[in-house]
Amino acid sequence: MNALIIVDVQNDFLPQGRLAVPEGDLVIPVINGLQAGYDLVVATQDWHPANHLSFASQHPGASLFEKIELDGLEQVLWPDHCIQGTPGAAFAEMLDTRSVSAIFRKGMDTRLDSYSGFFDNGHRKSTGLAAYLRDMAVSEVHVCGLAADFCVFFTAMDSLTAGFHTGILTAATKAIDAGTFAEKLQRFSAQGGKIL
Ligand code: VGL
Ligand code: ZN
Repeated sequence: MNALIIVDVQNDFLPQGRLAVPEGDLVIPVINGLQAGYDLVVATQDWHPANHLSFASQHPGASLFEKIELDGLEQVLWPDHCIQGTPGAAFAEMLDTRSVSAIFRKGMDTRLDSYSGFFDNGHRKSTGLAAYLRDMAVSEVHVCGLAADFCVFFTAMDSLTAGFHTGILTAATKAIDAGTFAEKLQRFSAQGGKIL
C-alpha cells in the first residue's frame, strides 16, 4: 500500500497568509491531481495555541526569523501563524480533502514546535501517524505540501526513520527558502530518500 502525506496546505502558508511560502498556492492543483494515485491519503495541520513559543510575538525584543534556544532546542521565531480555529489554520479552500482519511495535528504544545507530522522537534511525543500508516499496511510514503524546507523535509526524514520507503514529490512542494531546501534534499537522499 502507498500513502500520500499532504503537509500543512493551510491558508497561512499561502501567498496572502501570515507565514507565506512563495508560490505556495501553486502546489494545490498538483496535489489535487496526484491523490487518485494513492491507496491512502492523510494530511497534517499546523495547529498552534495563540501563545505558542515559536512565535516571535511571545519574546519581547526578539526579531522575526531569529534563532533562539527553547528547552534545549534551536527554535526559529516565526510570525504568528496557524492559530487553532482561525481562518489561517484552515486548509486551503481549493485543496480537495474528500479522500483524506485522517488529519494529524501538530504544534499544540506551547513550549515545543513540531515540523514533522510524526513527532515534535524534540522527538518527545509521537502524533500516532507512523502507527496509523503501519496499521493500514503502508510501506511506501510520498510527501508533498508546505513548506518544503521545514515541515515537508522533517516529515519525510521521520518517515524514512520509521522504516517507510519515502519520497518527496518536488513538483508538489514549495520552500520558504529554496537554497535551504536544496541542502536538505541532499541530506534526505543521502539517507535513502527518493526525490520524485
Ligand atoms: C511550518 C514553520 C513553522 C511548515 C510550520 O509548515 O513548514 N514552518 N510552522
Ligand atoms: Zn508552525
